[in-house]
Amino acid sequence: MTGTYRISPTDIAEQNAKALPALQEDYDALARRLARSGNDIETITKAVTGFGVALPSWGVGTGGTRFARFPGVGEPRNVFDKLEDCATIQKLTCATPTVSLHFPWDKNKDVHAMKQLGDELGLGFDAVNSNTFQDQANQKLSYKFGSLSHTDAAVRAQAVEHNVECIELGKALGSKALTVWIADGSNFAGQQHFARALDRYLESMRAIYAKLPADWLVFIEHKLYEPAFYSTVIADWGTNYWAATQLGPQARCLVDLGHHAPNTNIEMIVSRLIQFGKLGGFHFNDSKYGDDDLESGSVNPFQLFLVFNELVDAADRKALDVAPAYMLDQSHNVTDPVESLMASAIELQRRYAQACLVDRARLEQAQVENDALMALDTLKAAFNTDVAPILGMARHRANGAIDPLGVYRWSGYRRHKQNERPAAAKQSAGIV
Ligand code: RM4
Ligand code: MN
Ligand code: MN
Repeated sequence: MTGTYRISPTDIAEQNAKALPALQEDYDALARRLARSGNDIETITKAVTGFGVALPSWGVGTGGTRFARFPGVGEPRNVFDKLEDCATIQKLTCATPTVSLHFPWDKNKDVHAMKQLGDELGLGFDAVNSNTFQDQANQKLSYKFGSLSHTDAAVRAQAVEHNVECIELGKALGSKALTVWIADGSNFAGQQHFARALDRYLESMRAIYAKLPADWLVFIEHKLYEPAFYSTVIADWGTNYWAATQLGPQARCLVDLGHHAPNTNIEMIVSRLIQFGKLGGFHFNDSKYGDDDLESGSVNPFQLFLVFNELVDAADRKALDVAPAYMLDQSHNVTDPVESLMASAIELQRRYAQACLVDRARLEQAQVENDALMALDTLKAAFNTDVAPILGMARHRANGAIDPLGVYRWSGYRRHKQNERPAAAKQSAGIV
């Protein structure tokens, strides 16, 4: 069963009372500064308050690499514990109102109990994720050589069926989207016929698409390599866009920031997908070398800002027909996952707030006049603005913590969970 310790609203209010005078001072000073450049701080604060990113259920457990996993203390043992941790993150940050579940990792016989706990904790359910990149105990056929694009029709059918089951689970939870990431690909030149594999993938996806409720979307996630090292079936945004287009209006492209070659211009991919009406959502994380799944904005905060710059620009131009789904997809190997996820959600809010500050008229003028330096300066002026007081005030007004990390550590939450959740004996490598 789940543990009982929860950080109380009184705890948060008491800690906030100590931090409020300094925050108010900083907020007022920033308000005056922004007013000088024609920005109303309240408009930005309101925008930040409306911003939410989904937590990955798989992110609250300690991650690992293929070499080792070093379990943290008080780790969640099941989906109910995971929801408790997610609710703690939401309570403190007020930036993560939903959770994205991953099946069968989060599979529990009593899906209604999951929904009930979500309701009790005030958590909604974002896209459900299918998993055909691992074999489960008692699974009939293996995904060793692929799933939705497998050469064997029976394996493809099994993978389709799993995705359909995910839709059913999602329906019971109130989700409105399915995210499909496949590990299908090849390790050696010649191993796989590129075109035939993609054809088989599309055929499988058509079967899944046919089962989507009318108000659902399916998000296709591309990734250039890993675990397949020579080729992957949905390697890049071009293939992703093509597949989503073939499937129809309910299929959209999902951009996982870590799924591109180093130095790829991801913000331009975002712009293209918006222009082509196919942007579905994001898996936010950061990386230095590959699919590192590091904390959002921890390696390249400017890139994250530039992604939000495209999103805010598109929203201003009313170029988005559907709001993209914002989700975190991270693996926390050496930190407390609750702390990492709080920091990441706040980091997204920060870059979003800064993107709202971009002087779009000035930027457009610089672009028209080919004034490259002024264009960059316009972006940098926003990026270099310390919006922390806006974020703190938005949290305070929503009854969250002005200093989420401070309150979290002060509460001893992890210590409480250590007692409530005795460590499981099993130690495994890998992401969960
Ligand atoms: C993959 C991909 C998927 C995620 C798994 C755990 O690399 O990013 O979105 O579900 O990892
Ligand atoms: Mn992902
Ligand atoms: Mn990934």
